[in-house]
Amino acid sequence: MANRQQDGSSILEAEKTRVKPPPLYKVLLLNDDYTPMDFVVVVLQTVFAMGREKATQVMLQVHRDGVGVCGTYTREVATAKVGQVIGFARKHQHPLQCTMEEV
Ligand code: TYC
Repeated sequence: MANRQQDGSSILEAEKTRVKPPPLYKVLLLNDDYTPMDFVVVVLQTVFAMGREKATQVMLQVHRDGVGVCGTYTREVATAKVGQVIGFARKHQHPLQCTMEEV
């Protein structure tokens, strides 16, 4: 192959093996009948850095539709955020559930 490098690879191979962007994951919040609305708004503000208005919109969407997207992140960040939401909810004895799914 043309343009062979000293290590035996080629510029074309280097193009082929260039790192792909990491897969992204949506973090989803699930509705339930018991978690107070105000608590969900605080979770969205603290874990997902939403302003109060945006957090209220997302909370109401989840309340209405059963599920809503909090944000899209790499796997590590999404996993951490799901853990923060569930940990915070457990600490306050609320059944709030959060999950993630590949985009
Ligand atoms: N449905 C809850 C209520 O009526 C509010 C709520 C909203 C709970 C969003 C969870 O992810 C949720 N208190």
